[in-house]
Amino acid sequence: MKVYGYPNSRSTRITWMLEELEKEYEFCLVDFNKGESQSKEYLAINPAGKVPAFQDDDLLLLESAAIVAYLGDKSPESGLVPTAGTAERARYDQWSYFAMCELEQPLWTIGKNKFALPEDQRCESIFPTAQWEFQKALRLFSEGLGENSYILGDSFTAVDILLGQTLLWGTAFKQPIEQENLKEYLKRVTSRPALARASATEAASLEG
Ligand SMILES: N[C@@H](CCC(=O)N[C@@H](CS)C(=O)NCC(=O)O)C(=O)O
Repeated sequence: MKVYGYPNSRSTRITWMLEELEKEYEFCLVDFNKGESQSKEYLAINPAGKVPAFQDDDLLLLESAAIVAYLGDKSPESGLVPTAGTAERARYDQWSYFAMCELEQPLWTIGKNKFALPEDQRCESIFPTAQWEFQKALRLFSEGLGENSYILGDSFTAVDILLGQTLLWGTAFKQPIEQENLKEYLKRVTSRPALARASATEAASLEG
């Protein structure tokens, strides 16, 4: 299996998941600083020029949440992604879409308008609205988590990777997280050894 990515980006969701599953994989650095995401070779893999992209034999997959779900479905014994058709899976999907559509989007609006978009496309006046939307999503997330350790209950699942990595981004983007249960959740989820291993593998790719 191959993961095309860049350290501390959405590709970390895939390397983290693979480390949770204790699977072997190759991390292929797509170096944004060298323009590699826009190279002819990489655009043939992902026409959007984004990471992650994921290769498993003949299957080429894009979209981080879909890749994480695929990996969990392939390893049902891990319990990291609940079985399709169950109430548990429906709740998994609900929070997965929440992570992608509600929690991540305002943060990414901030990121895009701070550094990712071409300079002449950036719009600073969007920041207050995006920050307000992110805070609203945090309130919903906090209510959904309640007193549970993880979003689906007592057990860690792959949707905690999507939510946890996005929260981590929130702190990197200096967005306040006021809710005590989310602060504890962030510590709990990001202290997992699998994330440390994934981050080390990604960081090593920049050195070599
Ligand atoms: N919805 C996609 C988003 C992928 C994405 O936007 N990746 C960012 C890095 S975290 C990227 O490659 N951005 C480069 C660009 O926008 O040109 C996913 O979840 O995989």
